[in-house]
Amino acid sequence: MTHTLPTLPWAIDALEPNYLASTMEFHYKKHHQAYVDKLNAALEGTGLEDLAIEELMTRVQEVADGKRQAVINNGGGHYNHTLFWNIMGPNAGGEPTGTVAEKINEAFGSFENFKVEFANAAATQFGSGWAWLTVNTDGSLNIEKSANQDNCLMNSDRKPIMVIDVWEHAYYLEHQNKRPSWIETFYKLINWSAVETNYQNATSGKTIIEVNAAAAA
Ligand code: MN3
Repeated sequence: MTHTLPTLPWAIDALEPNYLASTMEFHYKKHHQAYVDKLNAALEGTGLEDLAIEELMTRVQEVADGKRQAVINNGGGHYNHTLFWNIMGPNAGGEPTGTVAEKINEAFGSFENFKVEFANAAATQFGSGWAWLTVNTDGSLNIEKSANQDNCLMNSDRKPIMVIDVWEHAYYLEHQNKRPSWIETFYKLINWSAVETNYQNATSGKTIIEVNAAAAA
């Protein structure tokens, strides 16, 4: 199987004015494509070439020493961006409903408090990385952050259902160095219906996000 750039769930300019097509042009077509290409190269000879990306994330520790970090960096880059596109959308934002809304209230007291804590995690991730909403095996939620392209599938039994990219390339054209401004805007872009689907998949043992990939030749 060759990993490929996933199809976006919306048109490349669909998130304007909150997320510019000019940012998407390089974030998706250049940055994300580069992770896909480097992942395919890094996987050669590892024996893990046939795994779908989500399963690969849970098995990165099996990669031999010389190639493991490249698979972590580029596989994480591919997976994390795919989830990021998945949980944003046009005409989105607002508040979660359904089980995710209940679980957010259980874990963080209220949606307003969740927003404060999530924004704090995203703002305090030092350097490049991500902030996440993740699910424990008992269905409860966590806010966490990770450096570089790491994610919780690589080193835990938690599962990611929502994420913000806080690498500067994710927001520099619109917000320059003002990461808190990007985080505030991101709340207008979260597709909570997609997050609910991810929660239901994550808690029922299904693949969290379906990622298109070329069939084996
Ligand atoms: Mn990025």
